[in-house]
Amino acid sequence: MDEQGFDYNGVDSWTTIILLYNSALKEVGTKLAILNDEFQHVHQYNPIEHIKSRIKTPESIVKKLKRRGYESTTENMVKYVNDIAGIRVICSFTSDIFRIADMLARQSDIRVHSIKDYIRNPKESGYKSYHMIVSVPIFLSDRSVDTRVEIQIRTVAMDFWASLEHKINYKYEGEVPEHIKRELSECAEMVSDLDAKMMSLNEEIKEADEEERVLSPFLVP
Ligand code: 0O2
Repeated sequence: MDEQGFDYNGVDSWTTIILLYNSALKEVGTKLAILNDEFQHVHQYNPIEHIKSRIKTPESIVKKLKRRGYESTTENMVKYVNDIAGIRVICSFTSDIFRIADMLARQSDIRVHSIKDYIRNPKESGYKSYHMIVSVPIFLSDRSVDTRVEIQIRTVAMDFWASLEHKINYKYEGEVPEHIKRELSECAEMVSDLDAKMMSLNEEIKEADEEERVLSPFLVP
């Protein structure tokens, strides 16, 4: 058994491992849903638009291992593929992304392994998203297994861009024509501008609401 609690030769067949990853998706999904509900309760506002989760396909896992020069074994898959369980959180505003990430990271049973902030440091292509690799303990009948989940947090606009760029990359098998790359890069800038404008509009509305709330006791009905 390794330090994560995985037993590659005994009980942990492929199906047990997939059960663990599915359970980890449920755990993290519930944590996010609770944070969203609490936000609604306290601030009358939902920071999360929606959540998508998936288990990486076996073909995709094998491809990733091959690309990194590892043999396709269960042990290598658990050790080197961090995004077998993936959850994508789509937020309304950029500020929500950091708020959600921070609230998750502070939970006592969550261990943050790595963070890639492609929002403050976008990829050359223009890709923006906040990535966290975390692990959560999954309690089985006889042991607990720390199981990794990749969490991608981004705005609706960032997600729209990433989905199209992914589709284009898939179609051209990575050999995307220069003019399409250029246009994608221009779209990425528009996405950033849109996100910034939407966030400042939202801030303005919040400030106006707050002023109204403070002044309301003094207003003559
Ligand atoms: P798929 O098919 O979407 O699952 P690590 O996980 O840290 O060991 P990795 O996988 O290079 O190493 O990490 P990174 O950079 O955090 O990327 C993980 C995932 O983010 C990718 O998974 C994509 O889903 C997404 N991603 C990263 N860069 C881009 C990009 O330029 N464009 C788009 N559209 N998505 C991106 P996979 O396994 O590569 O692909």
